[in-house]
This record gives sequence, structure tokens and C-alpha cells, in this order.
Amino acid sequence: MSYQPHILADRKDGPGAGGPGEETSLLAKPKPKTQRPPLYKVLLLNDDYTPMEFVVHILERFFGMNHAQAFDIMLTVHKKGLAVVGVFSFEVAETKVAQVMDFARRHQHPLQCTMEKE
Ligand code: TYC
Repeated sequence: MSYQPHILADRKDGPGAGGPGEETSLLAKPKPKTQRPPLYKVLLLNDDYTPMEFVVHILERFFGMNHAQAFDIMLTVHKKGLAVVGVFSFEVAETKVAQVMDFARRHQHPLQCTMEKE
């Protein structure tokens, strides 16, 4: 059979024609059922031994903060016991936690980093 584009193009009952199941009313607009993926907070915990400069370095290196931001967040953790240092998808948060924990362990500091669902 030969290709006849006008047959499809001229259809009055195809997608977008507003037939059964296709709501076109402005008053009863169907809600798109999309779901945003959950986000995870990455938390840095205070301890009595990890040097302040080391924590500042971690925040610059793994969380893209400038020195002033990093120093600020480090002081918040130091004073309050913990702080959120970023919010990410599950996979990115997991990677950040692993990078921080590994870097701290390799430098023999007891720094703790965890994540929790937002
Ligand atoms: N409390 C540490 C000190 O006085 C500094 C510190 C800050 C440690 C933040 C961990 O997540 C931390 N040397």
C-alpha cells in the first residue's frame, strides 16, 4: 500500500482531537501526575578533634563553597552540633557522604557526615 499522509493528517478522532478521555475544558484541567524524586540533606556533625581548617577544606572541596561560606558553615557546626551542608538526589548525597567519610578517615580525623531524607 502506498504512503498516504493526508489520511492521518485529516483524522478528526486522533490524539489532540479532544475525544473521550481528552479533557479540553479550562475549568477541569487534569492534574499531570508527575512525581519529583525525593531529596536528601547531607549533614556534617561536630566533634572535639577534627581541626577547623580541615572542615573548611572539606566544605570547599566537596560542596563547592567559597572560603567565607565554608568558614561560616564550619562555625555553625562547631557551635550547634551539626548543619545541613547541601541538599541532593539520593545518589549524589550518597557520593558526597562517602567522599567526606573517606577523606576524613584517610587523614585520621573522626569527622562524621550523614544524610537524611528531606
Ligand atoms: N569542634 C572542632 C574543633 O573545635 C571543629 C569542627 C567543626 C569539627 C565542624 C567538626 O564538623 C565539624 N576543632
